[in-house]
Amino acid sequence: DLRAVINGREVAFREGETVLEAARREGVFIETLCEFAEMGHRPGTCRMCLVEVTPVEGDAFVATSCDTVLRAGWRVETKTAKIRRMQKLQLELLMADHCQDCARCSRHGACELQSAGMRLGLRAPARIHFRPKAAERRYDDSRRALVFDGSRCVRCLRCVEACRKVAGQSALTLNGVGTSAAIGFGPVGMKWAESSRCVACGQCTLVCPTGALSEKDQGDVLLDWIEDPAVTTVVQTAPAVRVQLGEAFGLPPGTNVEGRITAALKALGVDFVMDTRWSADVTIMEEGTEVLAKLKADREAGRRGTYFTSCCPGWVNYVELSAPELTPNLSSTRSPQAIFGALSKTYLPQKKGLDAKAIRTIAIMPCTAKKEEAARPTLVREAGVQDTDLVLTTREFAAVLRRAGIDLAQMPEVPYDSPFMSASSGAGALFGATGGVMEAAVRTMRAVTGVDDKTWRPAFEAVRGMDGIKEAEVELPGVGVIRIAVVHGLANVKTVVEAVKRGESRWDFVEVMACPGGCVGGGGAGRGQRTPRAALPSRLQGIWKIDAEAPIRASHENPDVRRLYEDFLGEPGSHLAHDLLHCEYRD
Ligand code: HC1
Ligand code: SF4
Repeated sequence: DLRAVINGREVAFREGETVLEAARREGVFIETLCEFAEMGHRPGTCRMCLVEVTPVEGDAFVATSCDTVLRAGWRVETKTAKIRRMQKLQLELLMADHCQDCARCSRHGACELQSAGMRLGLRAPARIHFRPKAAERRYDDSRRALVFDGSRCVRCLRCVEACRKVAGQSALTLNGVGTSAAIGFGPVGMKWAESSRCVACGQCTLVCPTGALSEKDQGDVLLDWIEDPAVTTVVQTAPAVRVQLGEAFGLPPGTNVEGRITAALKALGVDFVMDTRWSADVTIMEEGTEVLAKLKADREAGRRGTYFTSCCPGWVNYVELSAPELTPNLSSTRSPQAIFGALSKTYLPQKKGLDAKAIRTIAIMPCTAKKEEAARPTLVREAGVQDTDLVLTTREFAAVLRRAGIDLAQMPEVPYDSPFMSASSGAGALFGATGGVMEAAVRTMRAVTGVDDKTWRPAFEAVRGMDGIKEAEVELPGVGVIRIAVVHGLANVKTVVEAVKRGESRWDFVEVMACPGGCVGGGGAGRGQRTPRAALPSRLQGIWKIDAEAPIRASHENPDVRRLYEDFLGEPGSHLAHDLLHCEYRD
């Protein structure tokens, strides 16, 4: 039985536990900055988590609690005058070499450095005897989706760790040493947009303690378009956003705020508010048809092809950059965002008698990579005009609402605007959760191959949950038993990709979402203080509840999707459907 004393109180601890871990478990707060428990990240670079230790034998010493293993009999003090002064001095040094223009920062008001400064009582300017280098650190806005502001970077290395552990890409690097050390995107001087590894998933922005890494803020573009009487604004809201956005307004994670989002958008003055779940149902009609045809052809020819979903742009970027051999295995069906974009410029104006040229389509997404997806050359109809004109992340949208003085929590629940592009199924909602695209696809694939299973639960407990790779077998009459896999968190995809490359794949159909938990864990979600993962289980439950309570559970049963095919597209895979709802990828 291991025992030590923290702040005068005896505590039991486990072999190998750090001082910080034991203190946290006992409810003792220790100031930290670079450490990030969810990733097991404790580089010890910020020197904030200092404690005074009196060991059983030998002299007392000061240690960083995040990487010091607690020993039996130690007496640990966390709040002595010496510790408080050392922490304050350390924070002053960090602040002195940090851009102090907080008012212009994306993290203003929710910054971990700012919060530490408040707690430690920083007031007067620091007396420093070194030349700050913050202003010399690079500002890189070369990517469409993301911005790096080196002058706000505290070199905690959390982003480097997230890129390595969550995205598995190691696109972010630490270049240089000492006070010249800075985050880079590969070799010194390489611009972010030139990176051959970054997939724009934005997981780095979720862990950055300051405003050094953030999405490119485009909230004002939406407000400008709303104000312009010549513009018709059409907004689509992604499946995951409705279970994320409430958090920014004090509601518990997983609260379904879809009706309040619609009310808020109407209050802003948006013309049409519609649901990406509707176009997710359309994606299933196309992708289900496409993949079924491929699987049938493969079975008849006695070969096995492994087909991948393609609605996650982080994953598509990964294939193009790191596994181009797999490009033909990606479903050609566009993502729900892109399908909505295309139909909002064709089907919608036809139905509503609108001028297509006046329409600006805005997607509210949990995702930074969707900003780059919208700009793909294959998703641009006419020169310079994107099908989806603007993508705002969940946190940009929260900022837009705050700018307009709207408290989402107080809004009434309002239904979507235009029923014929908004009715949706539970399957469409599932897209926001890991395993959901697969579950939605298999519901429809089973139904069209003749299985009458209204429980919608064929083998699917297996693809829910947080395992990095999940597998199941599904019976499809006329095709046989197919083996499916669901991968989330791009770092987990390498096993599957390598197996397919070696010709040893045992899977027929694979869903890949770059972010942990799927889109509910997207890189565009709100940034709480150091626990982006903590909200995931509740957000997933929120999505599954929406599905469980939906009157329509499968995409092919959505009457507005049927109407789309009857009135406009003909049938899944038709010539027009191909033109508007499919695309090619680079290899
Ligand atoms: Fe997603 Fe999708 S589920 S990719 O995560 O296929 O972003 O939510 O909108 O397009 O529907 C994101 C979410 C989203 C698309 C859908
Ligand atoms: Fe974007 Fe969702 Fe893919 Fe993450 S999992 S990169 S949020 S589409």
